[in-house]
Amino acid sequence: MNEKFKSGFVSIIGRTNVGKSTIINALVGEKVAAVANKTQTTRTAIRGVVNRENSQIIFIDTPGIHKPKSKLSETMLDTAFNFIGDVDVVLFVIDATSTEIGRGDSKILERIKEAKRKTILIINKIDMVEKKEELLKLIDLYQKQYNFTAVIPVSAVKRQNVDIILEEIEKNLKEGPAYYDIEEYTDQTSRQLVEEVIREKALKFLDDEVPHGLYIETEKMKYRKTKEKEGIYDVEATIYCLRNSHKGIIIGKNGSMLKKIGTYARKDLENMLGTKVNLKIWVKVKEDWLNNDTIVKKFKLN
Ligand SMILES: Nc1nc2c(ncn2[C@@H]2O[C@H](COP(=O)(O)OP(=O)(O)OP(=O)(O)O)[C@@H](O)[C@H]2O)c(=O)[nH]1
Ligand SMILES: [Mg+2]
Repeated sequence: MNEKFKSGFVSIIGRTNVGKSTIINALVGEKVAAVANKTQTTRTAIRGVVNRENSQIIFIDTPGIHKPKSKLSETMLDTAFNFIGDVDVVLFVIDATSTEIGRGDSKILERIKEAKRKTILIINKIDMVEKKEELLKLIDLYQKQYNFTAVIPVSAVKRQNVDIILEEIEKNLKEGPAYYDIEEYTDQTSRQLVEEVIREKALKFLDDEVPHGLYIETEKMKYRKTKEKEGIYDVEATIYCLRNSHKGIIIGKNGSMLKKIGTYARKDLENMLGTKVNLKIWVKVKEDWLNNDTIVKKFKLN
């Protein structure tokens, strides 16, 4: 007899920069979320879907837990904490190189204890740990805090143990239907994908202060056939930044920085969309948008 089909929602929670978005991308096998070696990369909840023979798992990547400094940050924290409660399984991601439970992780643990959901502890970045005993000590520390459904040490960049996460989740899901079409791997619109990709490149090439003050808006996205009958997307997007000096940095000498961001973003988008992309990016200043309710609303739970 066939096994019954299972499905469920699984959130990925953790401090900023522990590798949550790298994990969702590795699990889904496609880039759904921006990854950067900077804090507060993810700003909204992003869904990624994994279809297996007998199950469908819907992952929700969330903004990292950090100390809030603006209305945008407060909104990000609300989003993250909300997904500790209302899901079937929580993946709590911690950094393998940590040696104690810091403030951010304690706060998350508190919420996990309140929510009493099935929670899997994921210890990421094990490629950075030299001594196995250190890892065992860390596991012990956390296991004293909560009765985790499982503890899985992984390396998301090396894709080590990623399949074990899927198997462990599947074991803990209940019978249920496929909520998403099996061709879909994310619920982000293609406009949101454009924004996420451009922001990822900006985070990659720009220094700390500038990219945190950016948001991207896709102004136009149109598919057409060229004279040679090839498909192409015409995409226009605007990068909003906080100050005129930032605008200068983003554009760069003779436009070189903007060109670099655009070229890398275009290549990613062409891979993701499977067609050619003609990408134009503008840069505009919008002061203090981080505390502007109308703009921050865009990042609220949907
Ligand atoms: N060495 C190592 N680095 C990793 C691993 N997983 C992720 N990283 C790196 O850690 C950094 C942060 O990764 P992200 O996936 O953006 O982290 P995040 O938790 O989503 O961060 P926020 O969105 O800011 O909360 C990036 O530079 C990743 O390449 C891993 O297994 N090993
Ligand atoms: Mg992230």
